[in-house]
Amino acid sequence: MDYKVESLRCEYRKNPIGLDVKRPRISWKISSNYRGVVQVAYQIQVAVNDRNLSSVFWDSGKVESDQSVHILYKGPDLSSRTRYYYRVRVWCNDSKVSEWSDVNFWEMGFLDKSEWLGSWITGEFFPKSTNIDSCLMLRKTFTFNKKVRKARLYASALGLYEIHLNGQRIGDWLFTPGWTSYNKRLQYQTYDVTELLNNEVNAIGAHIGNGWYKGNLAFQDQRNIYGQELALLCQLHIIFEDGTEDIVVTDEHWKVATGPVLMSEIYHGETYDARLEREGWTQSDYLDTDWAGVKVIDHSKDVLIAQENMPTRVIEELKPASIIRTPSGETVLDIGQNMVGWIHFKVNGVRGKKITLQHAEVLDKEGNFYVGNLRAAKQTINYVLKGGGEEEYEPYFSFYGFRYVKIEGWPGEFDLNDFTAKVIHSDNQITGTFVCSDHMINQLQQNIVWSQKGNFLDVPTDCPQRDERLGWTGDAHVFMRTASFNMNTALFFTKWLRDLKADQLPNGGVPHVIPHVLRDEDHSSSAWGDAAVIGPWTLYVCYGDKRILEEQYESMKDWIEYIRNQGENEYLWNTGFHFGDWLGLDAKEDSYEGATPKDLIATAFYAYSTHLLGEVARLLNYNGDAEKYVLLHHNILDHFRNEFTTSNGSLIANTQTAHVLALMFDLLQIEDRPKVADALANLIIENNIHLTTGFVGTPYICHVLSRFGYSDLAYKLVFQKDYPSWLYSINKGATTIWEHWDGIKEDGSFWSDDMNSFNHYAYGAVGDWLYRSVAGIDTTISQPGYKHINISPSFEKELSWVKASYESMYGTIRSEWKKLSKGMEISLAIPPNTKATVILKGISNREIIERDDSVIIDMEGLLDWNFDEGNITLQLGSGEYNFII
Ligand code: RAM
Repeated sequence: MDYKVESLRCEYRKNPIGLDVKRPRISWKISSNYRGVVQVAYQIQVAVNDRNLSSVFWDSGKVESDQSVHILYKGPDLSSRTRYYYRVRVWCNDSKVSEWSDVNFWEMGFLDKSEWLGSWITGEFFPKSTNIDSCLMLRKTFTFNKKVRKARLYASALGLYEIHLNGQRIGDWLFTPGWTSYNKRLQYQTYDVTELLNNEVNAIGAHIGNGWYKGNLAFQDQRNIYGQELALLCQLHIIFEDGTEDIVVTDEHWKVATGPVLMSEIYHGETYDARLEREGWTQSDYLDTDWAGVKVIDHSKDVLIAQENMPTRVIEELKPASIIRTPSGETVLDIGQNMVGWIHFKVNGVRGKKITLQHAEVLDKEGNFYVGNLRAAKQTINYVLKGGGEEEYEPYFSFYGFRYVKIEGWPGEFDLNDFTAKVIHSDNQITGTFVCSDHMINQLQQNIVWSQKGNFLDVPTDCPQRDERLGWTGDAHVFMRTASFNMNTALFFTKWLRDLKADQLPNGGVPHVIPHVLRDEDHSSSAWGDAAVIGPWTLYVCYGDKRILEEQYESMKDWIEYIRNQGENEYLWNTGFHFGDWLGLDAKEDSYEGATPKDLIATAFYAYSTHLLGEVARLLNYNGDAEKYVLLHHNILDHFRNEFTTSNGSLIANTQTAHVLALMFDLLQIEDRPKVADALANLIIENNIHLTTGFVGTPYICHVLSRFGYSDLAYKLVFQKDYPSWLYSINKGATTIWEHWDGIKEDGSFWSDDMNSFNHYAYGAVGDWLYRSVAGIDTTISQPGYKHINISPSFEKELSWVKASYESMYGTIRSEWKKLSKGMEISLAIPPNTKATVILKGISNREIIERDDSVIIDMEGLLDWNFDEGNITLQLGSGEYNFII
């Protein structure tokens, strides 16, 4: 057997710098052409600042274990700003040892807040100046004349920052320091700037803007939510060849000015006067005599934490598809894809000429530019040319949700080549692919992915275009599983869940949006607040990450205790404010809240979250709690049944969502479930095989149907093309998921302006069903993170082939099936150090052979099999398999 250890990761990242995790975890993949590879032991070696590992700082020794993800570093305490090189080797089931892996590293940031020597600085004119909409530019020069061995810059801001050294922008990260619950947790970023320093006079310059910190935010048109003053904090450590060190920090010696960015707001766009540019302002020879002084402000450094998630970047560029002249005479660029980011443009014109670019998602019924659904968000660039040749521009601290861009004032002819659409989002690794024989389903999958891109900009937002763009908890947790197929979201959601915990109320209540920027009373709706429990649980299931459960345990428990304390009856939740089955189609006229009783929804989620909490307590060996929450769960179930089912076990609420929740969360007596599933099927059939569900019922409806034997009905629902259905929007030209089933109505008119996003991932949660049911890729909960894989595709008549893959922490899982003129072909990949249970429904043993004609019972990699009730169940070791049926 031959195998290799590769893709080393430390805290999910390849060679991260600036970590502040005191005990990082290491993961790796094993690659092999053999079947049935299982790791039986591993060894990790770590060295300090020594790429060759000639002197080992920590050696795990040979550890007998099949664990290859999240191995805790157990060596001596780590030191700040130090690099640790590491390598791994493994023994597999043939007892041979692999070669050592390539050497990787991680590097620590600050482990102690007292290491921050810099001060928070802002303009001395701030905030009294009338010019406070402008972004600030801060700069300083410094000198040295020794040879640099390495240099690291640590930076953060109150507001958003971009930083430059000697005329060059440092890194390509956008919207730093990211959005967290700033007053409790504020990230800093670490940059390797070794190559950017000159051997004598140097200049550092930072640009800062309002961002989430002090700009317009939330639909109550608030400003200055986190503070009044923009400020910068940075600290540059320069280590010389002779071992000495210089530290350059933000202090009272910096200078400040305003420049060309006269206004920059997340929602509203940017006003940029190129005539006010200060050319060369981040270079050492720039003359800053007219710049003002800075003042040091008092702001906590105790809240600083290292960057926790993957940074936001420009991830792809699109060329606009066309330029349109609308019936009302507007000139509009069509990107061809609803997206999030901005337009980079090149322009040539006279000094002082003003250009306006306004961004929108859709055209109206007549084909005119439409901004009604943006509410107060302006999404507008006002650019004033400096003249004298070609100039280029893209915004700094604002982003737009758009497919169309209306352009006014453009000098001369339009050339599509002058415009590039830049797509920005958190740089989460793409991990999933799903394609099949139906092009509309493929478009649906694409739309889901585009809504994920558009709404994964540092926090999971509901929408990216109107004056909202907030981390709605309900939307985030229903979409999490889908999102985690499409991309690796472990760090993204870990950061966000930490903010959830930070913003949780003292009584355990959970704000509707995280970070919490709404009113004090905006918290704790059922199904939304449950993100506190379902969120960490989902990460545990997808990544086998137990640490997130440990970290969030108190937060989970506080949420359950919050619910328990509501109302008179601790086993029911029938009080308080709830969104209900938001946007359910069975809502009364003029209401957003579906017909399913809110106390039923609330108690259903209460039961489910309590069940999960009991599971988590058991996993973490909190035995007292485990018992307590198992008991609480039983009591809630009893009360749910008393309150919401009839004496013969049917549900009293005749809505699809009520049935979906009761089945999804196992709330009914086992013997009553088939009957209730049948009742759900009937409700759907009576409704002409269409759904009436909203945000709460929709994510689960297909799972429930598939699980209870109505896979054919689930397929039919998903394949519906008329309203209401997933494919209806595709027929209407959607390239992202809509907030409403009928964002654009049959007659081309819009749902009301007040809430009509065309980029809202919540209903995209059906993606999870495509992966888990149609392609059939899932993890076993008892061996989460795909350590044990379940593959159980469902073959229905609507599709002739499916190809899906998922890049797990162990490697690539693949499930592909294809109907042949006679029979079927199935190909699977199971990564090394995992096993899989494969269930092929409706297939008997005599029908299946391996592609090379061998009978499967002799097949290498087959661990066990079972032929039963027309299904084949195979237990497989790792490897690639190709079956013909
Ligand atoms: C809307 C949001 C979000 C939803 C809430 C209840 O404003 O867009 O999607 O969760 O309402």
